[in-house]
Amino acid sequence: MRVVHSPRHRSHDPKHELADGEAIDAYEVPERAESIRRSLAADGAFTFEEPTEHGAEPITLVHDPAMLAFLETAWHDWVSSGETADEIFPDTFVLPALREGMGPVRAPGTVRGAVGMWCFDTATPMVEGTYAAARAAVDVALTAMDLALGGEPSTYGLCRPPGHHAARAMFGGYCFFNNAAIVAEQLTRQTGEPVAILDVDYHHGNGTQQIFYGRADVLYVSLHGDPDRAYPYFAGFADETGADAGEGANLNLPLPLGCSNEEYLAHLDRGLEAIAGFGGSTLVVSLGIDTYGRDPICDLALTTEVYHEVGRRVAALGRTTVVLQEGGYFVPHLGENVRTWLRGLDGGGLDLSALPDV
Ligand code: Q9C
Ligand code: ZN
Repeated sequence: MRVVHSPRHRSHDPKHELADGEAIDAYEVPERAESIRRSLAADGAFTFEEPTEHGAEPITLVHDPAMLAFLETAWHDWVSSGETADEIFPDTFVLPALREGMGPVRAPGTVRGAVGMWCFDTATPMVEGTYAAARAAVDVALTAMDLALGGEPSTYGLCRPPGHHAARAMFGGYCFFNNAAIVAEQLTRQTGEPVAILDVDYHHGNGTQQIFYGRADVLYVSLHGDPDRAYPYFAGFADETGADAGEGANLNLPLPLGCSNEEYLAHLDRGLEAIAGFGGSTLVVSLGIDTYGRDPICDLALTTEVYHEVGRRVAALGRTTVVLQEGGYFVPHLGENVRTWLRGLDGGGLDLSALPDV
């Protein structure tokens, strides 16, 4: 399988996120992608290539151009206005109620103020190299798509930072640009066909859902921790089925606390059935491995073997498949879990021999 990877991800190196009133060590760190790269590189079934540049247009077809402009200049503006912190966090969020009944929001003149218009949580700091890394992640995703359109049955984009929490006009959840949504949008344009997205990250992909919620030509199917208990809390409920022309093109499959391999596969089959009944020849997978039983921030109970079976069942759809990396935070096993998933997709055998004993 052809893998697209860029070393530029390393320039997004956040140190902290804010939780329960404290700064804690960041979970979404460069070592995640390095773990995946090492595992795939040690397996002769994978070949690596760097992305080509695709420019800004595929991004602004999905995201508010003003958000792209903010992200592009935020670090420079932060430093040149005399700020000295190494990480940009919002302190004041422009919730709709803040200006309720008082007319439109005016964009603050400082990054410190303006970041509260675009960032929705306290887990997603911008650092000096964030923008370069986020742009490279989009190029990784689009290059993986190009290879698939060129005839590869399945490709993998080692995206970092991830993307599925980024909505049209909002970033957060460790995500800046929605890599999967940008690829799905391009696929609809370049193939003229409908496109399905399967999101298996532990967290609901609120951004991807929002971007395509009113559209009939992109099916979004997500398996995730029930938002009644899990981030992002405000989206991912089973009764969210799409709006207007998109009614019926959104399927949320919330998962219970402690979900086992067997329960997970039963939910997966419901999602795959919906995809099989939807048109088009291409599939985008948002691959999160934070469903793993040992993930430090999630609460399901999956084991490594099940990722092989998930890959196998996705392959059985018979669609051209672009797999893009999202979350997964148990770094010691992240690479092997991704490798196991991709081997399942690609017809390789289950091989647990390299899973570190930690
Ligand atoms: N204190 C992805 O997996 N943290 N993003 C929630 C808990 C944010 C996860 C707050 C989790 C974001 C791509
Ligand atoms: Zn996640």
